[in-house]
Amino acid sequence: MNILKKPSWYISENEVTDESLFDKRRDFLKLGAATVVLTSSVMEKLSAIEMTKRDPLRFTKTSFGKGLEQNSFHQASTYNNFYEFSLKKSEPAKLAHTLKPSPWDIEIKGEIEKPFTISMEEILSSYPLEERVYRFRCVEAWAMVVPWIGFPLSHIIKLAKPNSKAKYVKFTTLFDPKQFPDQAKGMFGNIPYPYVEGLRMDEAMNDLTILSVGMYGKTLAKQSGAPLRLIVPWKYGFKSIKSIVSIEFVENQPINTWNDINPKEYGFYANVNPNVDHPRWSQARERKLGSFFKQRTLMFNGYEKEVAGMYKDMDLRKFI
Ligand SMILES: Nc1nc2c(c(=O)[nH]1)N[C@H]1C(S)=C(S)[C@@H](COP(=O)(O)O)O[C@H]1N2
Ligand SMILES: [Mo]
Repeated sequence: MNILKKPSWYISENEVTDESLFDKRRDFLKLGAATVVLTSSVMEKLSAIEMTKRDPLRFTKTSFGKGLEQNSFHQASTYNNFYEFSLKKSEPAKLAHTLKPSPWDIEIKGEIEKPFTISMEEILSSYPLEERVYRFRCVEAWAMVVPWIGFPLSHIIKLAKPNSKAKYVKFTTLFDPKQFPDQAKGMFGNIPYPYVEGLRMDEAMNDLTILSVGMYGKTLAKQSGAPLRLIVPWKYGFKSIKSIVSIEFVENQPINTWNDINPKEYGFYANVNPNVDHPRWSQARERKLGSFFKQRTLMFNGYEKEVAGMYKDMDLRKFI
């Protein structure tokens, strides 16, 4: 038997793009996979690459983020926070193959004219997609710059026709222990599920707030929250909820998951703010993925002009 321990194309992950490795795998399979035994680390790598097969999307480019240096797809899809899979940032990329982003329906409900369900197909055929390059800042002080593809959340809000009681929008991630291994652990899971997030209505209507269906020219990687996630670029990353199945219009401020877990450390607003430290670390600086040196954190993550007005009467030390 032909035992292949370390194929010549097996090089360290930061030296190649996923696509090129994937093509190599196809060539390799043509050699006759049945005669070959792969080491487990290679298998792991291959399954991770399988998962990042994504469909191309049609979209228009925009001037958002012009001049920013983008992180690579590889960086954005192998360093993830997605607790439904794992606490470890390298794990979602290896585990997310269990998520089935199609078919996928989203419930639109609560204080609106008439509740309804909308499928991903309907969403993709209803709204023109745009690419927006945004800064993304996790509360843990790492950051990245990603070309998201999506459309303003305000489109869905207009479609939903909220009534006068609708003051907040509540988002919920899929609950399905078959697709999310950590949900199968019940009370021994990493966090309580399903993951919930919320925005005030003016924040939800802000033009910067998008529902994202893609990244780097194609549909979202599963580990990035396929098939639909929120992106709120002036807020810490935990607000950008992944794999959304419900959008509910509510009267009272929703209790978002991280606020529920630890209200002293994580608030509802979670606006990026270099002047208000996390109780356990400074927020003044951040490390961009792939950079050795830290950089200054910008007020509202650099989107002050677009969003500061919404908070002008609020004490941002109190409303964390
Ligand atoms: N459902 C769900 N959404 C989530 C999370 C999660 O664990 N589960 N993590 C959040 C956090 S803390 C961050 S920083 C971002 C990470 O997004 P990324 O993996 O695409 O970088 O997703 C957010 N959305
Ligand atoms: Mo985060």
